[in-house]
Amino acid sequence: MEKKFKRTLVTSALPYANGPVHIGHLAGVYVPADIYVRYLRLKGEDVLFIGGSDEHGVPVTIRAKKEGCTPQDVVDRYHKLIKQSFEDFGISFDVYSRTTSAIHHKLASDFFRKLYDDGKFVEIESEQYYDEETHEFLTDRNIKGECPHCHNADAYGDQCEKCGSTLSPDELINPVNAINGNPLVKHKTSHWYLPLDQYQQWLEQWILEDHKEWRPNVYGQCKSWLDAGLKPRAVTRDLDWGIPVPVEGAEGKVLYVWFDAPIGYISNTKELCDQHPELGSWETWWKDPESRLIHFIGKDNIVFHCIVFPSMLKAHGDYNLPDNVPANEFLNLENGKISTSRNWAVWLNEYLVDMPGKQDVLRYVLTANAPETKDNDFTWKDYQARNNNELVAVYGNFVNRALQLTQKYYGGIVPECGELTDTDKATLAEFKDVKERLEALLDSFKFREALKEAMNLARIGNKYIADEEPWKVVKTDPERVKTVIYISLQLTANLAIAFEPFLPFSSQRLREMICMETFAWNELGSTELLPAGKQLAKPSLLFEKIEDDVIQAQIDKLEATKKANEEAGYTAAPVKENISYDDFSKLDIRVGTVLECERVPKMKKLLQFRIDDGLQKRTIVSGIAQFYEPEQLVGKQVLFIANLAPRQFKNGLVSEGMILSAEDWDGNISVTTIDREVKPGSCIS
Ligand code: B3M
Ligand code: ZN
Repeated sequence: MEKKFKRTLVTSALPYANGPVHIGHLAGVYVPADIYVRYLRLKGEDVLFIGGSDEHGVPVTIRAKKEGCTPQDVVDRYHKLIKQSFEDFGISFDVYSRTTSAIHHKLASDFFRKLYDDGKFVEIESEQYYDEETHEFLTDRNIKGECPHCHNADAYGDQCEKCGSTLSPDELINPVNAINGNPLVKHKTSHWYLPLDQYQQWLEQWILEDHKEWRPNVYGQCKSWLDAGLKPRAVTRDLDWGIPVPVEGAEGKVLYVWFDAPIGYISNTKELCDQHPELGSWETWWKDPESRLIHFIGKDNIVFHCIVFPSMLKAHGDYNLPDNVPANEFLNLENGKISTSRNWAVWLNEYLVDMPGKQDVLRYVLTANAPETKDNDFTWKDYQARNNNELVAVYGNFVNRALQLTQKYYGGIVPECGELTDTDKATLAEFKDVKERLEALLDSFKFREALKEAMNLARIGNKYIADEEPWKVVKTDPERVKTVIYISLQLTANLAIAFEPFLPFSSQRLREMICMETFAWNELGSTELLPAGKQLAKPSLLFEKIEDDVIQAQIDKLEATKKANEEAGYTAAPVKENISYDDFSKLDIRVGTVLECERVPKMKKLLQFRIDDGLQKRTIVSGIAQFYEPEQLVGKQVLFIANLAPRQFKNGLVSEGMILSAEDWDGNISVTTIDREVKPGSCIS
């Protein structure tokens, strides 16, 4: 049975305050969260929208070192910038605070202390990498080395950004200090761990049984974590930036950023409610079983929000657990991975300088193209096409026609509605149905489809006015035109409501043009939003066509970035350390003929090959599905490593070797083939 809730607490991931925010952030987390919150508010529901900056963690310290300033300087600068960007894009937080706030330090510290006092942690002594020159323990992010899976030379101690594997520093080949390149030695240190293994069973029930409705990508990731078996996770670090561990003898240790950051959601709620008693106590929002908690995040944060944070809340007791965690996949930019270090991004602050007043255009494009079920690509051409062909040609065009004709024929006064024809009735009926469809989609976090429905309303309106041709009929049957305009105006008012969650700036402007005072979701579908006799304001264009040169300027900007990267030497990965001939000869590289090639269900990056290796047939799995259609590769002769230990994938599939392919700096992949046909099994030397 569906649980009834009285209020909804919506959180969105706290961005690291170590750089500005870009379109990937907006598309992945903040726009969807804002759509949802605006929708609930419009429905008159009790909702709070919590945001804030994540100001601890190693990336901040890395940036500070690079820039020769303090971590506090870094977060002060970026917190301000990020907060401003969100405001500029209409992300309607009820609070946007920060994890360096005193309230947060106290709450996070108390949270840790309670778990500590209740014996919820285990203390484990371990050997950690230490830089003897700088006298510091290095956190996972501060360690770099070669990825054991894809051999990217610049993998971090917690993750390889190239192949996406989660790593621990011990798995890295040749780990060094990421900042100064110093070699590392192991020293003993002790830390507190949250024994996630003890929560395994409970999590299996809570997620795998009780939350089957979660998005497949979220559920699937949780399932593979749980299937792999949870291990204790350290919640403290040897670092001098963060919240001190509130335990005697723990000097020099701070709470792990992923321990304190989600508590930031609680602290920021507290900060808000303390300042606004009319909202109720923060504890009601977090602890009353009738309060619902929803986390909006990106896919790289799933484990922390679905497994770690819920376990912390459970360990603490009293707190509600998230009811849903609608995580998005990633957004790419012009076919490349968005990257802060390579400046491959559209930064929100820069966008607004280049495209003033076009917040809604970006919100529209990012939602229409939202990476809800798979990674998606943002291109400037698509941005232009969606603006010109959808916002301008459909929504804007309809509204403009309705309003201009009202001005022209009736001096801007809503005319009387006469008798309805069948077309009128059918058009209005279509509008009525949309409310339910929109609700079903928004309630299940399908914002992309919901936006399509809203756009569909505009299409219906556009078609209606185009078919009725009031500008022609006015000459023969002026009474009829009154009805057509009346209906068009009601549809216009409906559009202002339907689009408000998605395009709040445009809805606001439209409301001003039609002098619409009441404004509630429940009025959607109404045919009496603008009564006859009402005087409307002077209309202006809701959207404007974007010309080619404007788009070209953006494309040129990215081209310049590409060029700058190349000039900076970012054209190819650095050459690895020399190896002996013996090392090389251990590799058994051969030619194989591809007999079959197919996609692997549910693993969108993978292709599964059946290869004739001269001796037998073998299966090899390769992560190149985004670059090839399987049939393109059948019959090709490829190079593969024949003696690589078999590797099992999460779904049980075993890869017996590795097909060699080339990857350039931009991430384009090309399979290596040979110049002239040879027998399968031929050795490479
Ligand atoms: N700052 C990671 C990120 O921006 C992290 C999210 C914290 S949410 C509690 O991807
Ligand atoms: Zn890797």
